[in-house]
Amino acid sequence: MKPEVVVLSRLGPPAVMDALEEAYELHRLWETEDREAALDAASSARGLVTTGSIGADAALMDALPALEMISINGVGLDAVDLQAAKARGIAVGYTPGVLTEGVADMAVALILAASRRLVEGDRFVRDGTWAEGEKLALGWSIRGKVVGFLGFGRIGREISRLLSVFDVRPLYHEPEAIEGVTADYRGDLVEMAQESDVLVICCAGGAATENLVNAGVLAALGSSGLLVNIARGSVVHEPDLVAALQAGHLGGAALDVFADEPRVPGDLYDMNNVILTPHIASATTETRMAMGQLVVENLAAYFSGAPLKTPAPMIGL
Ligand code: 8YV
Repeated sequence: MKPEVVVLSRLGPPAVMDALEEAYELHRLWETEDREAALDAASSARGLVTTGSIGADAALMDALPALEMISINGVGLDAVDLQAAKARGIAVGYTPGVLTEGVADMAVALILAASRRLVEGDRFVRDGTWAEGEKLALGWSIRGKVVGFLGFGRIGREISRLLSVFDVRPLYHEPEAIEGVTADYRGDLVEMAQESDVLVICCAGGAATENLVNAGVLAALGSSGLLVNIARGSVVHEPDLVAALQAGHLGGAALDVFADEPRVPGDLYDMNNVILTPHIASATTETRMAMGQLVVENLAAYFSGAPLKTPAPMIGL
């Protein structure tokens, strides 16, 4: 008999769902209206597939008494209660490495889109303003600018590498300086924001980074500064962000992630200096295929008694 696996959200390319379907008896939770009844029906499920953004809390694990393995389609671990998983002896796999490039590409796209007013320009053409003889305001060039990275792991470093062709000067903020990294370290986030033209958030979410980007950081980034977030909405204090944009204390923002997805602060909708995208930094066919493959491989490893290909780090728990 195939092991039962709960899947919380449809995973990207059909081939990934097909591979899951072939190997497991799936409980497709996103298809059901009555989540509680669906979880009751999944009481013998041994596997759970979730995403980086949905995660899995202790209550969900409690609702699945036979759960032995969680396979996350994502690199972020902040939404998964690893402590609860560890206490229950539940194995956890995730998908590091394979989305680095896709997410980094998106960060660069957002920087260029914001600095060159691409989204605003598109609206300008479509709503007839251009045809009326108006001129779109000038954009600005990323070339030679200072880009501060909040978080300088795999993704931050890849964004920095891509931006090197624009001769940007990278700075980074982390709790500790990283050995062997050529970008300049700044131990003080406000200081780094002050020096930066663009602040890119690419750190992990969770308690350690919650609301790190607050009014002080945004004011330091300044009235011509750009905030880019492809990491987690929780890193930004959203009311402070809205206030900074309304007051003109911040130049603009390009945001792919939000504190309470899919809800986005309504005040941002009318701001032309803000780009809003629906958490799609890893959403290319290529990247989601690679992520989905790892999700499937981690499950297969677990159910064949082999070590997970990419186990979530459980250090310090
Ligand atoms: C996606 C992510 O939201 O990797 C992560 O942590 O947030 C993203 O890649 C998602 O997990 C894809 O299903």
